[in-house]
Amino acid sequence: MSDNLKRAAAERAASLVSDGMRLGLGTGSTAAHFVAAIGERVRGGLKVVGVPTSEATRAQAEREGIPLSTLDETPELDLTVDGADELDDELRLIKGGGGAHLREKIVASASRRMIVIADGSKRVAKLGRFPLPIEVAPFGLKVTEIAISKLFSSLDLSGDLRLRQSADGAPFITDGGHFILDAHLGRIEKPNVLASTLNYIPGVVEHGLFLGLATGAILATDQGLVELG
Ligand code: ABF
Repeated sequence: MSDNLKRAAAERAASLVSDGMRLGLGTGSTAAHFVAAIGERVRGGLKVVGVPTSEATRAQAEREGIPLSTLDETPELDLTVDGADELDDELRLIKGGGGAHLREKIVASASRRMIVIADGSKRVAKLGRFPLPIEVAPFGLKVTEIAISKLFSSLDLSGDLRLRQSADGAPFITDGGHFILDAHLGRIEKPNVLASTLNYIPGVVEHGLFLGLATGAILATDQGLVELG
């Protein structure tokens, strides 16, 4: 059922795409439906170019026959369509459950519009139930962890920081060659303060709070599509 909802949101987003658009292609199971829908339209004659947000999405888009570019060749995009792990009514997001949020954020920031596609269960009153992914440099991991924990204390946030692991028990490695610390905070009262202060910690490469980036959302629920923004 949830997969049908994801597909419904993705197909609605794909219907907003027109000839000539430069697209950011998101990552995750919902974005994969969008990439598939765009692939089908490309094979039917749609002319677009896509910038993938992960190696997994690049591989899928290549299989689909979507013409691809890079941000260096195409630094301004018309529309990015991507999934999310949580979103609130102000279109603030937590992303990075799939470990791709560094590229996802760079691509979203290069786009005039970013539309989030998700099933309705991702909508929350307050961000933070989903653990916040923080991508960090492997070098000096302990020092970065201590600095993040101190920051949390100073902001009255409590919760574990856990190094993300792959299925084989080794640290999960992102496309950029970094580790991910997942911060189990429960709720984030002031996402703006947390987002800006995290960015000051040396060793933090990028965190999964996306603030002021999404311009719209398409949420699929059992009652139908809900569009925000
Ligand atoms: C990407 O995929 C991520 O930023 C987010 O972590 C995840 C959402 O995945 P799914 O669509 O599979 O729930 O968008």
